[in-house]
Amino acid sequence: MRTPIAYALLAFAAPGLAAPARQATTTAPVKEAWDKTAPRVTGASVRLNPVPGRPSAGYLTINGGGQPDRLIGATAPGARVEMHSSAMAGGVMSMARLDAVPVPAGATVSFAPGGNHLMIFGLSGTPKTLPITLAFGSGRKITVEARVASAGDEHAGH
Ligand SMILES: [Cu+2]
Repeated sequence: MRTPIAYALLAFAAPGLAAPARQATTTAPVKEAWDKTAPRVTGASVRLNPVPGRPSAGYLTINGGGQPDRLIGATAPGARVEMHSSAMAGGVMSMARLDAVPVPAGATVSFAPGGNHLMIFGLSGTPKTLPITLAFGSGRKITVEARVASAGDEHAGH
């Protein structure tokens, strides 16, 4: 029996997703190097939906760079990619579309089953890998080659 999925298309969702900002606790003058370290993206994978025509889920981990940034979009060739959050409420799994996901400096931002994820629509065939390009508010773009897991491993999609 499939759990009904409530699609909540919110313009801007889940403020709780933002990692708490680090507060400066010292008044001493701090000379910080202007750290331009880029965010890193690892562990990208796509879990194909076993049901044809249904969206697949994408997962990855972003390690924030030296400056705070925001993930503002994701794209993949031949597919449409959305950023979603998911949450259990009253026994029902619901998803909300995210316009942006904060990536604080040095923080780990996970897209993982049960939480934030990429929703990949219109993916055809069963490619072994899928290049996913992440766009950041800073203008930076990072493309990662996501490993595609076939349907049947665990819970594909939703
Ligand atoms: Cu979703």
